[in-house]
Amino acid sequence: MRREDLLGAGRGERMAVAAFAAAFVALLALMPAWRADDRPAGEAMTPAAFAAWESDFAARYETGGVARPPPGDVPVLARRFTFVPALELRVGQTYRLAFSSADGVHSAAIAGREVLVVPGRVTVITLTPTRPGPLDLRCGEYCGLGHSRMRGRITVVP
Ligand SMILES: [Cu+2]
Repeated sequence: MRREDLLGAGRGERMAVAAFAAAFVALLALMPAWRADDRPAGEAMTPAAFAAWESDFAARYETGGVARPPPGDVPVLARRFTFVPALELRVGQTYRLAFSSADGVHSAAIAGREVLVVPGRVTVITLTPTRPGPLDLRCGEYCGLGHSRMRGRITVVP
């Protein structure tokens, strides 16, 4: 009797371990999907490093207060109550808008998508503009008295 109990417990334990292992493998298999979707959502970068990236970037691509970056990574700094730099993007080019915050929790809502934007983290929205004109970028996370005015300036040109 006692021996059977032990065997039963052992079987239960093995099943629990097997279930755990299966769940672990299933989660592991899903990881590439998460990464593909979110990457590099929440990738760590200090506020100082991000601010330095943004200002180097603006210095390189900005003329007349508007940055005209090539396709690829574009740092966009959110701070009360604006997004910098102002951008001019081209139709058909793919940009990875990399958002981070200088001063608290914001969000970036653009082209029907929205991501949380917080200090110390970089969250990317990949975007390929399809038509010329202004592209609406706004903060969707209440961040203070100027929140409702918090917009980015993005223009898409042919
Ligand atoms: Cu806000």
